[in-house]
Amino acid sequence: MWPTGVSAYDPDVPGTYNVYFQVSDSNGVVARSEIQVLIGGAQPAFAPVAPSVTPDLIQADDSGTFYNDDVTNVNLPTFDVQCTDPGHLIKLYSDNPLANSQVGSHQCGSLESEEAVAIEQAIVSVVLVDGLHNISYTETNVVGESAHSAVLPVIIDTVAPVMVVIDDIGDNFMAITGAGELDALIGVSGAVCNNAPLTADVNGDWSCELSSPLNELDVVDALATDLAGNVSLRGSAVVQHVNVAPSFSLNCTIDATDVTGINSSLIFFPAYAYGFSVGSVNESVQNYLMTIAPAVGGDPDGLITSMSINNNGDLTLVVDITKNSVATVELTMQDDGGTALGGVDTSKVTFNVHHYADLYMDPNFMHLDPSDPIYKNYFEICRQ
Ligand SMILES: [Ca+2]
Ligand SMILES: [Ca+2]
Ligand SMILES: [Ca+2]
Repeated sequence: MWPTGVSAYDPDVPGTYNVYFQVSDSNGVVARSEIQVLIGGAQPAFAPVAPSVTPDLIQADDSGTFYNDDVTNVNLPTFDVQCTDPGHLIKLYSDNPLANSQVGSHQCGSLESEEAVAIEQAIVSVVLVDGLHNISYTETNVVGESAHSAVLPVIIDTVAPVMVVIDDIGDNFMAITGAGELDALIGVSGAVCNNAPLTADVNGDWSCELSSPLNELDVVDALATDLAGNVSLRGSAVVQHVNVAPSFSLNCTIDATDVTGINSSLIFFPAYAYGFSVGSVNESVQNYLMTIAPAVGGDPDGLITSMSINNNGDLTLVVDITKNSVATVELTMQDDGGTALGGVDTSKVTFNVHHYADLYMDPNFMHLDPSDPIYKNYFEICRQ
């Protein structure tokens, strides 16, 4: 005879049942064997329950500006989790690079006391790629069922900000380009910024409000530290004030000539000033104006009637040819950079205009009396 049975079986009640097999011989001797069978139902008592605690990135691995912002450059981070049964397996998941990527597992430890209902566990992930990870975990029960915990968004960032580039240095506004990361902290040396601490905006830009003007050739450098604690290469710049003095040259190698004929009072010299510069390469947008005037006390005889120069350096003088004398004039180039912070916007050069009339014997000029002299006007300018 081979009776079989199940102890206290209620098909509506999931649970653990003892199933036995029994055999008896003709003498009434019974042999029995039992096994335990787990029966799940529509609502099993051990249905998977999502862990009640969200995973937490441990402070020691939450690098950078804040230890609790879950932005870190530690790409093998450890998370604190909870489990409830020593027999359960914890599995750690990320949605990056793929949904439900398992990135760690850990056997749940023992409850610290009989009253304890949860076990704190630390679980180390595998290497996480840079980017946003929505981290969750499951606690797998004895029948292999599990549910995900709530999600912890974590940003892994192992990339340093690009090198800081300093520009617009030298006036009251100093700005940076190229930090390239929102909220990067900017450290400046060589200058004191009233608005420190400085952080980069969404474009990576920042500005430093100088507490005092910088001097020409001062060196300022800066570096960016991102939220995860990565540090950029150090960018450096030399202070060059935005208004370096303009400059030009004079063509003094040739004397001006009387272009309109013997005894004319007008002399014209094209491009007598040349080689105009408004300052440094940073000032290329500046405009300039050339002006000319007698130096103070420089024309005692009233030699020069009028004078002008244009921005191409073309010089026009009208002189009183009855005067044999020298006048000193002043040529000025002024750019529009202003003079703030010790800048220089003007450059002056003085030179002489020399007029004299002299006897001139023209071999082709047929005078009635060839011995009669005539006069010709000579002009020399730029001769000191
Ligand atoms: Ca952090
Ligand atoms: Ca970064
Ligand atoms: Ca200038």
